[in-house]
Amino acid sequence: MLTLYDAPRCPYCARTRIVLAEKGVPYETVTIDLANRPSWLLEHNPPDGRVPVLEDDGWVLSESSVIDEYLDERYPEPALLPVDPGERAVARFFVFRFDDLGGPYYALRRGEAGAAERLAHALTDLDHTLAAMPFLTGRSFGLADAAYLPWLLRLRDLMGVSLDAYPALTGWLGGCSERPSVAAEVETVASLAA
Ligand SMILES: N[C@@H](CCC(=O)N[C@@H](CS)C(=O)NCC(=O)O)C(=O)O
Repeated sequence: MLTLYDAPRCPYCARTRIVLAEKGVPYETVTIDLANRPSWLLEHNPPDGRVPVLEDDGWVLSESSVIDEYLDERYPEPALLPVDPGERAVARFFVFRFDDLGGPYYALRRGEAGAAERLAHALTDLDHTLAAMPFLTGRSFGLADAAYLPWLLRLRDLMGVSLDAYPALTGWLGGCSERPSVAAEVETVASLAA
C-alpha cells in the first residue's frame, strides 16, 4: 500500500493529494504535525523533514513535483501530462516556474513590503496564460494545474485575496473546482479556515 506523509494545511501536499485523487489510487495517509515532526521523517527527508513524502514499492520519495511525475508514470491512467513532447515541456515549464507565484505568495504571508504588488503581477501573468490556453497543462487538466491550484485556493479562501480582476484565472479555478480531486481540496481549505 502506498503511503503519503501529509499535512492538511500544506499546499505542496495538496498537489500530491490532487494527483492521487485523479489517479484513483488507494493510499494510506500519515498526518504529520508540522510543529512537531517525528524523527523518522527527518531521516526520510533530511535535513528538515519536509512533507510531502511518499512511500511506494520500496521507494521513499520527496519533493512534490518529483512525486507527482512519479505517480503519473507509475499509474499512467488517466495521464496527467500531454503526449506531445513539446506540450509536455510547456507543462513542465509551468511547474518549474511555480516560484514566480510562490515567491510573492510567501512574501505576502510574511508581510513583506511590495508583496501585494508582486503577487498582482504574478496573478496577471497567470491570467494571461490562462486566457490563451484552457489549462496550465495544455489542452486538459494535469500536473501543472495541480501544481498551482492549492496556492490559489489558499489566497482566495484563507488570505482574503480577491481574484475577481483575473477572469481567465477565476474561470479556470471554477472549472477545476468541479473536479472531485479539487473539490476535496476546497473542503480541506474551508476546514482550515474554520
Ligand atoms: N519543495 C518542497 C517543499 C515542501 C515544503 O516546503 N513543505 C513544507 C510544509 S507546506 C514543510 O514541510 N516545510 C518544512 C519547514 O519549513 O521546516 C516540495 O515541493 O515538496
